[in-house]
Amino acid sequence: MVVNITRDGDIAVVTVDNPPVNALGQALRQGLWDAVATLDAAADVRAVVLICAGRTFIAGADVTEFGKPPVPPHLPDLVDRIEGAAKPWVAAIHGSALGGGLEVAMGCRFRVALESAALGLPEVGLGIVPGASGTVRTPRLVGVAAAVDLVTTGRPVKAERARAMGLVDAVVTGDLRSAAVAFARTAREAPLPLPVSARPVTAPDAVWWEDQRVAIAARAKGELAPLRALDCLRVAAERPFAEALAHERATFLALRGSDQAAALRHIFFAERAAPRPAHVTAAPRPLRSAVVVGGGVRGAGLASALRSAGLSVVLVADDDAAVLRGPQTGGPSAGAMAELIGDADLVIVAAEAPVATPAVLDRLGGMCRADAILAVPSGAGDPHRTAEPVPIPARVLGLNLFGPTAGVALLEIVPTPATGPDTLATGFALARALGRTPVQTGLGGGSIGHRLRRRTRAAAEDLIRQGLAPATVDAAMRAYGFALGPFEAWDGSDPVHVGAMPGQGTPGRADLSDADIAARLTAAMAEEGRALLAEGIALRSSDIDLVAVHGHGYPRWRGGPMFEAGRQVL
Ligand code: 3H9
Repeated sequence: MVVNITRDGDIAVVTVDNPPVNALGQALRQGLWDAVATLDAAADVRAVVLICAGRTFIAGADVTEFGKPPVPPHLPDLVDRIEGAAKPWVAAIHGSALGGGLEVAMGCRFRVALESAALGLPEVGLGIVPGASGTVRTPRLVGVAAAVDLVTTGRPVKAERARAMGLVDAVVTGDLRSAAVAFARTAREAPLPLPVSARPVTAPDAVWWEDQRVAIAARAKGELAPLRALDCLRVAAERPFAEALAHERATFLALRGSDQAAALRHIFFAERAAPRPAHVTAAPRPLRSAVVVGGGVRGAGLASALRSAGLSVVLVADDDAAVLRGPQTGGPSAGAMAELIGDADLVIVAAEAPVATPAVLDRLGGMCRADAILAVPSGAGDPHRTAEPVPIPARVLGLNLFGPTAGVALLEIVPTPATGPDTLATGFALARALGRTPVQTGLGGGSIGHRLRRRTRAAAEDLIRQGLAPATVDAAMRAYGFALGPFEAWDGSDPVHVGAMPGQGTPGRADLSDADIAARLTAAMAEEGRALLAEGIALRSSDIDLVAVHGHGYPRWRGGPMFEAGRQVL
């Protein structure tokens, strides 16, 4: 049963149990619909607590239903029904109340949240707007400015902030169920507040809306949903509730079928599938301590991310790591270094050449405990060759850290032919602990990231040879939605083969439009992607899209080169 009803005296407790994240699939919507009828009819029930089993409150609509026709009961109707119930409902929130989950909570008369809970309307991240009154009830609950922030950024807020803005009525600690039942009992002693749909809303003037539009358009860079969400919020602030609800629903349904929403769903599921690939079945090794060797700012960023993940971490500066190349004056002795390294479950070499030479890695490998894992950079070179001289090859893993700072999302995992299954599994566990999306590069050598970059760069240089200026190519790619153009993004690590000097494009080929330029370069990326798959270097085409989106600034709302190429074939 996805919905269970129990009693605590005159308070009914409705428990939702729909693993993994209590998404609002049809069975759950129906279960809640029926619960309202059952409890309305129960004369001795004075209030209802809505709580969830498992790791989270309702995390939203069931995204897997988005490709299919909507089946009743529809979510907006369910939210109305809960709001119109004869007894007041109290949402008891732990984990995340997201999207449709928060909309259901706003249909309740009260919201109580655990201190650790988060609440948000992340729909724009899926290319849609909230579709069950999120744009209409939120401004009535927290005011227009806070609603615009929540809905158009999609960023969740923690419980305490939610209380300060009026999104929840109380933040509690300890046992959520008893706290919510106690809250419901007390709330029944006082007159009930108005249902959210009946609360007044103060509409800002036209200038305010225009300022919002300009700011959001600048952030959105071609993404449709945030601006459409702003339109919905304006209608919600200026028009009656029912009219705004109808406008929101029409916008939601139109966007749900859009290319952007399909692309964003593709990335959503690719990101969730990436951390636990089917072929990685071994148990990961426990990771409690790590040494990060060198890497300057990148190494320091990685060390701090590992610390946040709960490991005890020692960072060895590049200068101190020089002792690995041979005796040095100053800095730690080789003996001290060996002791440090010998203590760690995980040794990550963040340094690149000249620190991370094969000889250095060999020495480092000799210092590692027999059961420790040594992660070496795949860099722009060949990680397999780099890893070969190390004494315990099964414990060596290539890790390609795309700008290893807290804000960067990708970790490329590059097993060598000798990497053991538990070492590989530990690489994925490490990515999960760091909150990064892992992508495995297969046994063929190289790296998805570097191959894509080199190919894009080569295709861009081709355009320069045909007479276009680098700035024109960069601007076209930014217009397409890329964070940076290929020449702006180039960090100097790959050879350049431009025939004409940058900026000296010969006139006559300026007939290529921005769209033509983007089509050429994204097609080149897709072609390289197909080659990577054929060579077994990339294991799944969605991995290539993840690398393009997270490593190369490919617009997320376009879904990546493989997704786009697939759509063209259809
Ligand atoms: C919406 O609500 C629209 C409404 O306004 C209007 C409707 C009319 N649906 O992330 P995890 C799966 S739009 C289906 O690893 P965590 C996920 O694929 C929705 N499945 O867990 C994975 O499956 P598997 C707005 C979903 O603990 C498993 O759950 N809501 C959904 O790291 C575990 O996921 C969102 O955008 C879903 N909505 O994080 C919330 N969500 O085990 C999106 C997850 O088979 N979800 N799955 O690989 C999240 O942000 C995180 O999942 C959450 C938990 C923070 C909840």
